Amino acid sequence: MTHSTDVKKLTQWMAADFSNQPQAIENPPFFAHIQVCMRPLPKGFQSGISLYLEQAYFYELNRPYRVRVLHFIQRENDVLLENYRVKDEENFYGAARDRPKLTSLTADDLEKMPGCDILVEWTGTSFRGKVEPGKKCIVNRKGMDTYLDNEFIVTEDHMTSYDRGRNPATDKLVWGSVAGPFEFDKVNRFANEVEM
Ligand code: CYC
Repeated sequence: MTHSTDVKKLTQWMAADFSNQPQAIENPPFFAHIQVCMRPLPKGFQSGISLYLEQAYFYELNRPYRVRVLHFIQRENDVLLENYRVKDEENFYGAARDRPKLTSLTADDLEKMPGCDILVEWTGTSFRGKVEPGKKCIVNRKGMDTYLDNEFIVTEDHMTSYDRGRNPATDKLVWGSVAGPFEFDKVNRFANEVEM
């Protein structure tokens, strides 16, 4: 990645409301119908560009089960994506689709998730993200520690996402899709809200 505009292109492509509805209709036992909405935070929120993320079942969009802030940092050969939890996240539920509600969010509300930085590279036709190596991004599921094994691909119109949790000792799959990646299309776009 050589152009300083790439972090802008990446965030413009990711700033959208994504749905996997076709996949959920085709393969209901394996894929729940979910939406992932990533909304640009105002310029100056953190250095560079940040997106507020809500991940929810389609039937309860205003009660997301994962809320994060993604902070994008342009580096010489790639983009570093820091992953943050939001304290008292219930206060912000719904803000991904209600931008005025996002203005009360500040950097003090964030808690960085150690080991969960993601490295994003330009492949020539898409962006590909993967968690930093070393099994350091620990996700506790039902009392058991797992490490994140993920990959996502973003193009202008589509996002493919493959998040799984594995047992640190055996590498066995503990959570995540056994039927392949989630395939998301855009149902709304917020590219014009990305400022840098
Ligand atoms: C976990 N997903 C995670 C974690 C990271 C990412 C860092 C571990 C720490 C955390 O809970 O935040 C990161 N995954 C990403 C990023 C993208 C991605 C940056 C690109 C937007 O796909 N996560 C998604 C998918 C969806 C998903 C759209 C379906 C595959 O963004 C699922 N990710 C998912 C789940 C967890 C997770 C269910 C575990 C959360 C938990 O059980 O606490």
